[in-house]
Amino acid sequence: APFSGRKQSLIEDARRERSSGSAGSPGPSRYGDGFVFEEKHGRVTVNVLFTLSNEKNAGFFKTGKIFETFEAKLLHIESRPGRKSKNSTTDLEFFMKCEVHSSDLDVFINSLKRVADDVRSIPEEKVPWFPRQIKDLDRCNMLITKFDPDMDQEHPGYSDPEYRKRRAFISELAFRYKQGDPLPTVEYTAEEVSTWEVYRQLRSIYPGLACRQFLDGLQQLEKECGYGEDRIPQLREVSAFLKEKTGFQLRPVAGLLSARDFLNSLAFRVFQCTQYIRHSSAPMHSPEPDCCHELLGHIPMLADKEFAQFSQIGLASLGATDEDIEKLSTLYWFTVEFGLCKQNGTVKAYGAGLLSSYGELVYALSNEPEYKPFNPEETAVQPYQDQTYQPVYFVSESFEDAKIKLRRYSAAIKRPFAVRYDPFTCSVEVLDQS
Ligand code: HBI
Ligand code: NLE
Ligand code: FE
Repeated sequence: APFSGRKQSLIEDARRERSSGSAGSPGPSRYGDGFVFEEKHGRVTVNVLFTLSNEKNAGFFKTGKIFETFEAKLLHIESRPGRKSKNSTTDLEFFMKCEVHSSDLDVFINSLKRVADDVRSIPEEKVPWFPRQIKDLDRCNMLITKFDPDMDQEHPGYSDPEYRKRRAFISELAFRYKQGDPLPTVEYTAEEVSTWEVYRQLRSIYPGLACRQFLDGLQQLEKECGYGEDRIPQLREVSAFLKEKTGFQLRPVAGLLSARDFLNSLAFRVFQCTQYIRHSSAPMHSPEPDCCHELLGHIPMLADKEFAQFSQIGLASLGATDEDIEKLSTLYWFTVEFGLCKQNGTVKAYGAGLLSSYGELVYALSNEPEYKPFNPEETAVQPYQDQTYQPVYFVSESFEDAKIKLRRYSAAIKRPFAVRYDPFTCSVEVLDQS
């Protein structure tokens, strides 16, 4: 359900859009409080938000009548409990996306105001909301309900109440986090530290299978950042280390984020990082990110200057269309997560999803899976699954080659504006090109 727990809803999205304004080009018609509507064939698409008091829920059917009268086409509807009203029943908030005749818009909204409270309309934006300043990342928090130990019966922690309690506790730290806060410290339990045993096992196979940049990064982390098999490194120390190496910093996150929010954060060289650890019963592979995956898979790579430039994929994702987000996230998947590259004539792993999974790292570099040459146009549309090992991996000629191709691809994405990141103010400048 889109309204459960901390998961964000479309209403929240609409609010984000409203409060930030849009970088898109204005359409021809204007409505009410200065909003600009995109008009097509005499009709406009509009997001309507309103509240109905629960006692007289007949109100809902009255709004339906209004839709009928104005031949408004309903495109999407959501509801959720709103405020408590005086007699302690809970009001219901509605979000509707609909299409109406442009000339009817004012009367349509005014009619709704007669049967509902707090009626607000927000024009459909051509450009999705995106963060402009690093502080805006506090709003890039839309979680995806997937591999959730509370909901997914397949999750190895599903039938382990202790594990679920622990996850809830660590999630709470991430929910409460605001940009600029010191990163939370987690006192890992003896059981959690014993799951970190994956360190020793992975460490033993890295020299033959991991790319040079990874081995370099890991060595530095062992020397300068307390990496080792006896303890799980804290995000705070790791973030400070990365900041000095490549300008990357970490931010705690409770789980899998929407691809848009996750990629948008990269534009600011912020890496959203989980802090819980996988279930002790399945240390060799986990379909979801956890601190083993972040600390062992991603962090050593993020300490490499050239690799850090892969975060250009983040800049390309700002305000991108849903289709482009889908492609960028697939590219991210087959490079940053599961990428292979040639080095001195042998194929090595640089993808974090491989480098944090003993099982898949060995599998990916065996002769079982299919290899394809990395080519962004093709890779971006390769279907993939995230439950188990990948059936196909993309191999780039070199690390440099992957970066250049990704940059070329990102630069070619069409947007009605250009963005530029200003590292001094940690903000994005938007240059309107319309
Ligand atoms: N969220 N926390 C988190 N970590 C990821 O690695 C991640 C994500 N959300 C989306 C995502 N990765 C993939 O869609 C990438 O391909 C973008
Ligand atoms: N499969 C990886 C692992 O077991 O570490 C995690 C992948 C997260 C995308
Ligand atoms: Fe990852």
